[in-house]
Order: sequence, then structure tokens, then C-alpha cells
Amino acid sequence: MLRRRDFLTSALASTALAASPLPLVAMKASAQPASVPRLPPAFLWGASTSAYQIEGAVTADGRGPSIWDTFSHTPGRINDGTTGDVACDHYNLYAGDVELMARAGLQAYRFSIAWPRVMPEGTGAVNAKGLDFYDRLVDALLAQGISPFACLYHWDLPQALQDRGGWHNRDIAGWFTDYAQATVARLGDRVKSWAMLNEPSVHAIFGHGFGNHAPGLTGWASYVKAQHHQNLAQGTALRALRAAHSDLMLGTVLSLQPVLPATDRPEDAAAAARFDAAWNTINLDPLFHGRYPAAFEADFAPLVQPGDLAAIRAPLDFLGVNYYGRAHVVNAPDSFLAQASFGPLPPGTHTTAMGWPIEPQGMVEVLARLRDHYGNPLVFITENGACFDDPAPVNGVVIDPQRVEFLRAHLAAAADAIGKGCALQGYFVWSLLDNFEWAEGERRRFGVVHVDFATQKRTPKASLGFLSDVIRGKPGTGIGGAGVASMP
Ligand code: IFM
Repeated sequence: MLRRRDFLTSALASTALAASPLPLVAMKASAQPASVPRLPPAFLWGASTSAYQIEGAVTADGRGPSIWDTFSHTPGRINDGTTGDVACDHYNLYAGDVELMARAGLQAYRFSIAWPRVMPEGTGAVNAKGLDFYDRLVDALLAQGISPFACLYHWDLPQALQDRGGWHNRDIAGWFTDYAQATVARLGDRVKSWAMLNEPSVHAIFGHGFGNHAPGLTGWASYVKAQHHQNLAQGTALRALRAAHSDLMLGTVLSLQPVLPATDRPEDAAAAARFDAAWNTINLDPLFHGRYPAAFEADFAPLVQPGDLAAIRAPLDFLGVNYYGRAHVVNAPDSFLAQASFGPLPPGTHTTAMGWPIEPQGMVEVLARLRDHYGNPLVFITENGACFDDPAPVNGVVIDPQRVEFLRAHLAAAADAIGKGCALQGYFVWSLLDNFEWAEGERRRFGVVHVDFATQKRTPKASLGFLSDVIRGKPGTGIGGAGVASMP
């Protein structure tokens, strides 16, 4: 197995830092110079995406249907009526997208593999043509010196498996492990970093509890089953991959947010504790401590078989943390989610176009919690970014000062956390491209690259130029700083 430091060194040795710099595009200075966060030289810089959100080509080369195909084609499910049928057409346009990353100086790319491309029926025969796509993508990345970070599951379950119970069927731990082994057998000679699952609690909460994500199931019992079987699949697959391969970095990705009561009412404090268990520690505690949070042990007990908790606790080489903001929570007796729900934000809190609070310090709190209560694991921020109502492209650029400021503030928080002893080793912006934002469809834009969904034209945003300058260590960068951002 690669030691952690060796892995980072080899990833950095092959970075695109030497790639040709991007042409300069003037950006109007309109604010006071902002400080530029200083991150360690070995810090890894990347961008993140997921398969269903960008690939399109949903029937190409033998891909089977996923639960998101079914869901997005169900009238009324997606707010703007779009689907992932085409999305960013990354399946066909991946080479240009890789080129953009290289020109920006990004060193790593986190993407997910679509299980229905690899196994259209979810189990059984492997679809070689589906894996060929990832082969081409990985080779293109490596040719540009970009390290591939693959995630095996980002919510696009084969529909055929949903028809057999999906995450409610305990057999899914074995199905997922077979799929993981087939995928790593093909790509593991070049892809050295593998995450098992993306945000299992979010998938359980929204897809299997609230029902506003695929597969649209509802209720607490449904959430509990989806949660336990994801945990079990994660641990089972990770152990199998570890046994078969000695040179891989294996981990998983969680969405973590500090949870605070929205008021000083005691019932909201109790609700916040329950919400924290249902969102955060429902994954963290079994992963690192081999137990479910005490508040919910009884709910999980009927599902937990001998050996499950030991399997889930398989040691991770890294933890991916997706951070967007804190949760401000109120008691909500009617909410399926532990009788708790999102409440009002503290007065004066700035928000993104999703209405999410902008709270960079929460990232430090999450990382400090991992340091203090979960053994300070090696962490990558595998997602952080923001949705704003960006202006249209003008002269080949989209000026997105709010996103620049969001990134600057969160990179400062990352530096702060490292200074406080957190084992943070890298940062992947969410997202490389504007994409299909699940139930919100295409109207919510998180990219550092603008996508015109009608023409598929890519236009870099100022935020990509900002990141590019930070990666290259240029002083004075930032909104209103030097007044210039490097842009493709
Ligand atoms: O788009 C999602 C991603 O798929 C998972 N994490 C949060 C992002 C923004 O909502």
C-alpha cells in the first residue's frame, strides 16, 4: 500500500503546474484587496463532479437506466423539468473538460463512476464499453498530469437493483462489492485513489426519507435501512479492495456540517442533537468507532447482524469531507428526520442562491471535530463551492465575484484548520462545471466553468481564474486584488 506521504508526493510530481499558463483577462477591481489564503506546498488542488450530473449519454454504449433516469423523467420531480439525459455531455466532451482543468493548473479530478455503465443490470455481466469511457477519461487526465480520484457511487443506482429493493435489500453489500471489484480491476492500474460512496446520509435522507431525490422513498424506517446498507456496502467493498490491491488509497466521502439549534429553546437544542446524529454521526460513529449513535441504536439493532459493525469499521486511508455550511435546526414533530428540521438562520447571515448559509468557520469546526473525536484522519475537502445566479458570459468570461469571495473565505478556513493541527491535505472545488443539480435541475449553477446547456459551450468563470492563481501561488490574487485573474 502506498504510504500517505508517498501518495501525495507522487500526485504532486505529476501535476499540471508546468502546463502553459492561461491567457490573461482583465477583471475590474471593485473592492478592497482580499488576502490570499496560504496553503502548504504539498496541498492537493482539484475539482469535483459526479456522473449523472454531467455525463449525459444515458443510453450510449450499453448503459442501463439508473434511478435518477426514472426519477427525472417522472413529471413534477425536477423543479425546472430538465433531466440528466444530456447534462454537460461530458461523455463526449470530456477531453476539452480535462484540457480546461490542466490549463487552470488543477492537480486532481474527483469524478464518479456510473454503476449502470459498468453493470447495466447492476449485477452480473460487465459492460466493457462502459468501462472504456472511464479508461479514456483516466488516460486523458494522466496525459495532462492530473491525478484521478474516483468515487464508486454518487447516487445513480441501476434501476434494475432498485427493482430488487435497492438500498433496502441487504444483498446490496455484495452487489456493490462485485461492481467495485470489477471496476477497480479495470482501472486500478492507473487510478490509485478510490472513494466508496458519496454522502450516504444525504442519499438516505433525501432519497429514502424525504423522497425529493431518487428513488423517492419516504419515512424513518426507509431511511434507517438505506443508511445501514450503505454503511455495510462501504465497509464490505473497502475490505475486499484492500485484500485484492496493496497500492490503493481507499476512503469514502461524507457530507458533514456543524449542527446548531436555531433558537435558545431547549426543544431546539434537543432537536439539534438528534439532527446531528441523523446527518453526521450516523456515518462517523460506525466508521470510526464501530457503533451507531446511542440515540438511534435501537432503531438500527434489528438490521445489524453479527460482524456488520466490524466490517463497517474498516480502516480508511482518507476521509473525503463535503462542506457547504452549518445546519441551524428546530424541533419539528412532523419531520420524518428525527423530529427535527432546518430552521431560521441567524440574523445577518449571508446565503447562496440555494438559501444555504455562507459560514466558512463551520469548515474549521468540522475538521476540528474529526481531529478531536475521530482520530484526526487524513482528510480531503472533496466538495466545497456555491450556487449563485451568475451573469451571462461576456467576452469569454463569467464574472462571479460572490463565488470568488466564497472560495477565498473557505480556503482561508482550510488554512486555519491546518494551522490548528487538522490533517487536511487537499481541496476539490464543487464543481468543475455547471451541471444537473438533482431536484433543482439545470437552473442552479455551482460550476467554476459556465455551461450553456443549449450549445454545450464552456466559459470559464472568474472563480476558476482565482483558483488557478492561488494554485500557482500568485500574490495579490482575489476579487478586487490585483484586478487580473488568469482565465482560459
Ligand atoms: O450537487 C451536489 C452533489 O451531488 C453532492 N453534494 C452537494 C452538491 C450541491 O448540492
